[in-house]
Amino acid sequence: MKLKKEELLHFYRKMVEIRKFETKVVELFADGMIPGFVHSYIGEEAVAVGACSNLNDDDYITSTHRGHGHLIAKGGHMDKMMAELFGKETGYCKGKGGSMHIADVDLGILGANGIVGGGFPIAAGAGLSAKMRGTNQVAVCFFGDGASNQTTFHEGINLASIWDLPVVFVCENNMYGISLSQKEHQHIKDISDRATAYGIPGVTVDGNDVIAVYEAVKEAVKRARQGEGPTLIECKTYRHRGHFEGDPTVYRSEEEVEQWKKKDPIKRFRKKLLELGTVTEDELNSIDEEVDKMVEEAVEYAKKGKFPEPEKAVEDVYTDIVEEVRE
Ligand SMILES: Cc1ncc(C[n+]2csc(CCOP(=O)(O)OP(=O)(O)O)c2C)c(N)n1
Ligand SMILES: [Mg+2]
Repeated sequence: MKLKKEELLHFYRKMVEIRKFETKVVELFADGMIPGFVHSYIGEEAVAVGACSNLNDDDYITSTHRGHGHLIAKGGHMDKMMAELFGKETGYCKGKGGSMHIADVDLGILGANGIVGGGFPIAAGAGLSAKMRGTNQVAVCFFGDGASNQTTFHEGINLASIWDLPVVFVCENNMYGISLSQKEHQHIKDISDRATAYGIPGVTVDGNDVIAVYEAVKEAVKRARQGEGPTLIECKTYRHRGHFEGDPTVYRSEEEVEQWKKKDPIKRFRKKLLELGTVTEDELNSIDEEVDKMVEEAVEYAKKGKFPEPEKAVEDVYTDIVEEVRE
């Protein structure tokens, strides 16, 4: 597939946005500026970017507890994300949700999710809604290898399959569910094999190769938009950091981490772009600098915001729509 220079630069920029945002978050968390839990997406950037680069603003995604990369790739605003991580009222959830509850319905981001496997039925529901309304929208459901053992995996994919719903299930197989390696939690090597059980296509791709992810998801999105139903795509990847910030990661070796760092999706893609001669080093460096500035601005925005008033703690628990229905 011949990709245009703008598309290649978009892939690079978005991956760098995620990496630099996450790197800053790790630093701020260590400095005590961010309360709660942080699950870093560093190392997995090619999955979110390759997948979301096929989507329009009105297409849907469901995310996970490791969701910052998905949000940025789908166009989420870094400043409101950072403010939410700081717990400020200028954040996406007015500072009351934190990392695992960020959503932006206007951008089709149906939410990060602290419930492992929580996204499957939501994505199937979004797909059903698009089908019933007769739109051209698709839903992409991101989930991990660990989540592929949840009952919701079966329920969501089975419904999407039997009703030919426009959903793409994108598995981020980073080889671990917390401290449990894939070998210890399931008896298969390729999670895409499970597609057979639902009568849908299943493919495995190199999840550290943004173009491979992009192409696989492109095909799946095309099928979905044509009414041909869902696809299961497994992206083999790796998280560079622990399961959460502060995880001592005693369950994996330094050598393993180093091996995967050699396959860093951003370094690899940068090298490839330069070898192809499509872009110059200066162009890439200026993207890096622009993103540095963007992240700094997001931190400034977060710092400037106020913490929510304690009296507002129980506001926004129910939506206005629920209140209206009650009346
Ligand atoms: C329903 C549910 N069970 C257990 C947990 C605790 N938990 C949080 S993350 C996680 C592992 C998820 O692994 P995976 O799906 O591979 O995602 P990864 O963290 O590797 O991105 C578990 C068991 C949870 N949050 N929700
Ligand atoms: Mg995992």
